[in-house]
Amino acid sequence: MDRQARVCVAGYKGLVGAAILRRLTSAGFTDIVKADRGEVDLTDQAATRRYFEHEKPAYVFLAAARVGGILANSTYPADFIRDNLLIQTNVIDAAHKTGVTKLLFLGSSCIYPKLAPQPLKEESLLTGALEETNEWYAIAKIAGIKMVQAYRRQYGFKGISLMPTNLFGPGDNFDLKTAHVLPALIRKFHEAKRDKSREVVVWGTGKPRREFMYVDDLADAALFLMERYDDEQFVNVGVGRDLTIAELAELVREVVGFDGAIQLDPSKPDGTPQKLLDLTRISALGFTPKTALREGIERTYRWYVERSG
Ligand code: GFB
Repeated sequence: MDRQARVCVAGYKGLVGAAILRRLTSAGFTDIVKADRGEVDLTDQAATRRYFEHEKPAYVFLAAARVGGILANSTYPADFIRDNLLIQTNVIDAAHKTGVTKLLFLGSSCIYPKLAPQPLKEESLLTGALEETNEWYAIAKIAGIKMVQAYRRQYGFKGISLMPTNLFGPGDNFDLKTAHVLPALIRKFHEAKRDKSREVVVWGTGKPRREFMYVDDLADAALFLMERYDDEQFVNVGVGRDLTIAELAELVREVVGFDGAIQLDPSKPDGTPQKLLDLTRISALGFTPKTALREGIERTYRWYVERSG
């Protein structure tokens, strides 16, 4: 990619979009156009088309999406399916119609069937029923993958899709009602330490297994794939290791330095029993993530403390 080419980051204020922006800047890109709610409403088809006609980006990182943790997904199913379908349909179509050279779409590991064999291979897509708490979001993301593939087949549009595992890092959402587990635990342990509480409540049985990737590593993978990969098959991106939620809670407790107890609340949903991605495909392309889980949590915690005081 020419470092002078115009690159659009859709959703640049979100966890992923902000990391992609940092990565592009450090890689020397000088003409970056940023699209978020302040610039254009990507759920509005006409506005999205006008934005693309006006800005004419050559490359698009489509990181704009409505995202959230297990509770947000099950509380707002309509918002999750509608907003994601609208945003991705409008952006992919506008990109094609305005001559974008290449687009990268971001999916999620929740697209795989709830009980698919682990680690999750790309070939497991659409082989079984989805996890109930987030099937609305997953259906939208699957539609996005298929749309990118269809536009390649019918129009020769150069779209690629990346399926990230659970992500975390600076810029994450720490609102306990909508957050994913990692930022939620950072906040809970931090506040428990500050308030000298005796315990922290962790949702579910603690048994589900999740894989976590530091968001700057995902941004590295996004640029890596944009520059070196051009195929219909989407690509998993993760770290290749998972741990239980109980183990994660223990790790966050140590990083934050809270010395009270961990109380599990099994009345809250567990979600998918395990989500560990198979990385054969991206490893063969030559990509390896850099950041160890503890180091990523330490960096995120430092960011959170600086921000929240
Ligand atoms: O990160 P999370 O909300 O989403 O939850 P998923 C992961 C696990 O952590 C679940 C448990 O078993 C939760 O019950 N957990 C424990 C907590 N304590 C907490 C807490 O305080 N907050 C939260 N949020 N969870 C999401 C999907 O699934 O993953 C999305 O809903 C998306 O669609 C995302 O795919 C990556 O990993 O279960």
